[in-house]
Amino acid sequence: MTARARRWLWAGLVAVLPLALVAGGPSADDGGRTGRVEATVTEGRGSPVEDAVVSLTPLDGAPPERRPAAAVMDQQDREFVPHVLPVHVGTAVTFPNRDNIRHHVYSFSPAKRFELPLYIGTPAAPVVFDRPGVVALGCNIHDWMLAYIHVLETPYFAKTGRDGRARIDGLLPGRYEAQVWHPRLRDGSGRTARSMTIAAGEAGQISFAVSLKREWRKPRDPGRYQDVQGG
Ligand SMILES: [Cu+2]
Repeated sequence: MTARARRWLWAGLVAVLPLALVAGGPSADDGGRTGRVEATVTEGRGSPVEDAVVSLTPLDGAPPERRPAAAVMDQQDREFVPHVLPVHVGTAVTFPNRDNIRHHVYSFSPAKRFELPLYIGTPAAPVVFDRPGVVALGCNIHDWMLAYIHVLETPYFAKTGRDGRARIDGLLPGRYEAQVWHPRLRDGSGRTARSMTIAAGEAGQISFAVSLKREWRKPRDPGRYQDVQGG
């Protein structure tokens, strides 16, 4: 190995190391006082469901207070990212526009009616989602842009990845109602709520088999909108 190659290798290691330490670093060490839930969401013959929100609501008393959190709903390449964003009630969400054209974000959902008129960059004030419910987002300029902010009363929630799995940590022992939600959930889609008991230091398992409506979105047609965007 040449000296130059060694330098590169060393530089690469130095760059990677801090990430590895963070990834493998200590998780919240609570001495085994809390438990966790590993959830699986599937449809049909067991296909994993992505973007499902699994939440746990304590049945014995109110959920603990948590300080208001912040979250981000990006706009990239004329799409909202992520498609589904679960947040705790009271969360302030910023809507940065990472495209070099303007977007006009709005929602007519009862849980949060708002509008961010045509803008580029990040609007100065975030939008606070102060009522539980599902907020469907759209863009006045790009009809196909669609995303959901699921505002939850409980701080215990997670979203499934492509593998249909989600994990919720830091649960105090007790009884909970586990719920699943997905933007395309079909009415009367199996059991979407179930009670479960969490034990300290243990991983509870829960699985939901749901039925989803077919994916349908307005066709993406950038050409048609070029004149309207106006830079
Ligand atoms: Cu747009």
